[in-house]
Amino acid sequence: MTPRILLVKTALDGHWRGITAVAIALRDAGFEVLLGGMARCDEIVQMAVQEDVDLVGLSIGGHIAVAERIIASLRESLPDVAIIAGGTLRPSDVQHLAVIGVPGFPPGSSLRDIVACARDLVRTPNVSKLSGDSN
Ligand code: B12
Repeated sequence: MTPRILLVKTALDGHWRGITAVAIALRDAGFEVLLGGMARCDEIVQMAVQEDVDLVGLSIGGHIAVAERIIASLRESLPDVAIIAGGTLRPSDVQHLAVIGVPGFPPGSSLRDIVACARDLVRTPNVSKLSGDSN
């Protein structure tokens, strides 16, 4: 079955190239990619539920607290959905995401690594959540 990923931006920043590059790489790797654009927490949860996605990709524009709220809401409504993140993350943000079980890809990350991680998460969605591993 084709894995479905919802990609969204969680804050209004100007870095759109990254999410676009990730969308193309995942599409080329066989994912069905839904681009949700810039969205609020409730909108992201609603889209993920309605579209019945396997994975949600958050492009975080610096505001890690907003992303944390979104991650918590997604897990409450969709406990089986896997989450992956990227964008303008500081090293401390990447570490923090790893602690809460979300692999984080800051600027300069390899698209190959992102695709490999997305594939792993779709295969075993609960592994990162349970272990807190990054990638
Ligand atoms: C071009 C650029 C811009 C362009 C945006 C171009 C665009 N349309 O995307 C403009 C000029 C608008 C810009 C603005 C700013 N920028 Co800028 N920008 C860059 C630059 C030079 C290249 C970014 C780029 O396009 N990379 C190529 C794309 C393909 O990669 P990417 O965006 O980094 O995305 C990668 C990852 O983040 C990740 N990813 C992104 N989204 C997602 C989503 C998911 C689900 C996953 C898994 C992964 C993922 O995967 C991508 C591939 O590796 C970088 C420096 C650099 N060399 O990285 C700084 C950089 C990203 N910018 C930075 C900053 C600070 C800013 C500003 C805040 C500067 C300022 N003080 O005004 C503003 C933001 C203003 C605003 N309101 O948004 C910082 C971010 C610091 C950080 N914490 O990471 C960087 C790293 C520069 C630096 N070294 O300080 N920027």
